[in-house]
Amino acid sequence: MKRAVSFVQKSSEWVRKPKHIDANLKDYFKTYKTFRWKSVEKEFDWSRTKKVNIVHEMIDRHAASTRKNKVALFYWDPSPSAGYPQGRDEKYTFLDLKNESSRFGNVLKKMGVRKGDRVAVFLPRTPELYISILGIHRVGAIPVPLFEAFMETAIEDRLSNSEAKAIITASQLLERIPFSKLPCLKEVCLVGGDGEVMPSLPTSVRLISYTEEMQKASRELEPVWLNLNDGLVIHYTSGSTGRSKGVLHRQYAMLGHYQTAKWALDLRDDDVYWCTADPGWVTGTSYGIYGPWTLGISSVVLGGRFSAQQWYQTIEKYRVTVWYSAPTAFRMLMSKGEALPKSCDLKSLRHICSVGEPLNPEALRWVWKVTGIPPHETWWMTETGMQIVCNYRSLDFKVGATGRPFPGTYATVVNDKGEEVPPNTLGNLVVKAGWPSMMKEIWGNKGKYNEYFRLKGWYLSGDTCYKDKEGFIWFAGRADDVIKTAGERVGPFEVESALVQHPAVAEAGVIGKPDELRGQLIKAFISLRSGFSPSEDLKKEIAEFVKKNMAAHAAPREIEFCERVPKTRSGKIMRRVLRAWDQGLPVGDISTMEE
Ligand code: 6R9
Repeated sequence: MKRAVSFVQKSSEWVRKPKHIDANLKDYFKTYKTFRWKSVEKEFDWSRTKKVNIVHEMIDRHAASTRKNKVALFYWDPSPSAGYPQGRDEKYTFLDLKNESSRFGNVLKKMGVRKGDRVAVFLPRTPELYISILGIHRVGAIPVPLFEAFMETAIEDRLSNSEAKAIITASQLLERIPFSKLPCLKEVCLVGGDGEVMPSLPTSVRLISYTEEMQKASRELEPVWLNLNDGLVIHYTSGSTGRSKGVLHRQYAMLGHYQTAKWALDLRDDDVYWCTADPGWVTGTSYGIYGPWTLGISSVVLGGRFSAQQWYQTIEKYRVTVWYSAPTAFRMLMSKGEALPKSCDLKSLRHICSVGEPLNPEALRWVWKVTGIPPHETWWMTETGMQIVCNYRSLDFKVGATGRPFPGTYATVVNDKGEEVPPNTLGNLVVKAGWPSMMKEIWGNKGKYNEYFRLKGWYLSGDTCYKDKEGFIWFAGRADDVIKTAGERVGPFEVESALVQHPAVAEAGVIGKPDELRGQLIKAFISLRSGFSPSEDLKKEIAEFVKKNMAAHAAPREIEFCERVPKTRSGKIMRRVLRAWDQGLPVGDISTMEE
């Protein structure tokens, strides 16, 4: 364990729950002792039919039941977009999604997509994004969702690693796909307004129009039947070293999505649920798609950019009952003041959960005050696939505490040898290996996968934490250099690699700097090549360069020029020294630093 930064003040303030609160998980402690994952299998048709495909469990079985005409997806984007001058306001029932995803499955088949193929989905948050993912599942292929903000280098890394053969995208994103560097990528399906002129692409690539093909396609298509161990989804995520890693999940993960959506999100049949995350990140699939739909719940998706007013209006418009969002979003809402939430009717809300970064007590209290509901922490990661440490609706919790392990999982604190440590001792947050949604592989990188399990029997999260005497886990920070900025995970190496592509940059070292709004912001220390001199304009130009090549959220918000970036004799950037420089603190032991 290298370091621990404490983001959350310890507090002894409690959130107390009424004795007989209605909750799906009624008695956490009793359930924790007796629960077995096996008991969840009967909730899925495959336990009887032996035919596995998540699209059947999410969509088809509801479309064949009394939920047939129930709205599965409410979609709203009030801002005008290409082909939608009035914005979009749409509804899709479970039957609609069965038909649309079958059509799209037929389109994919025509594109030559087969079981196990990786298909990238690079789209803004629109119904087509959801239909594409469902269609990809239907043909037994593996979706690789790519966040809309990614630029060329980020796209190239992810597509070349996954060897995706097809991509579903939109015309405004097309120029960011470097086809000449992606020999496996042969098929493009373009989602766009009607009558759009098709751009010209290399001759080796086949381009088809989503709208045209969907019109022609049949709405009949049985899912391709899979095994529980077959691939479900690949999410790319960052570590502290190297390029982003492709976290592969398996179909069996649906057990975890289903049960956590039931007990931690507390979803019920009559709920209107809103997960604010984009499916480019794991929260947007596990809890924007798999969890709610395996339960047959109505889900809301708001398209477009963040707008505080639209967020409150969304809750009011759809009478949202369960809301899943992130601390940065809560803090952004908080910064806009209380008048807005007061002007909307938020009384439909009955449960709120939070994920992605520690929820600071101030933001928790504010959400509680304006909605009447205290937000509940859920801790988990791309690699865990599902929520692991949570605060529960039926259970009192301490403000600032991350929570307790989900039934059927065992999360605890160990030292660097893998031994559990006494209460209130800082250590590594680990999970006993073997829960249903545990990642199956790091795509094409067994070594990286094994690193997570180097403490025998444990999944090593990379987070540090402690457990108090009452059994609450308190998140303390990352043990490595991974950055969480506005809830999004960014690897310093990726940003450094993008920075050194700029002609003025000789060396770059990147850290996460504590930030009130974003949790952390990306700060780069840069030494310049000879012939370049430091200036504010150059800082802006360099930040813009990263935005254009990688992604806006990965661009440094702060740049500091330095003579040399501190490195060890073996050439590793000493981010510990950069953090000390940033905070004006002593740098500690620098005996391994290069001369
Ligand atoms: C789902 C998701 C994982 C990292 C994780 C931790 C941080 C997530 C948190 C939290 C404190 C919480 N994190 N939830 N930290 N409290 N409730 O965010 O996945 O993008 O892979 O990030 O996010 O540091 O290790 P991912």
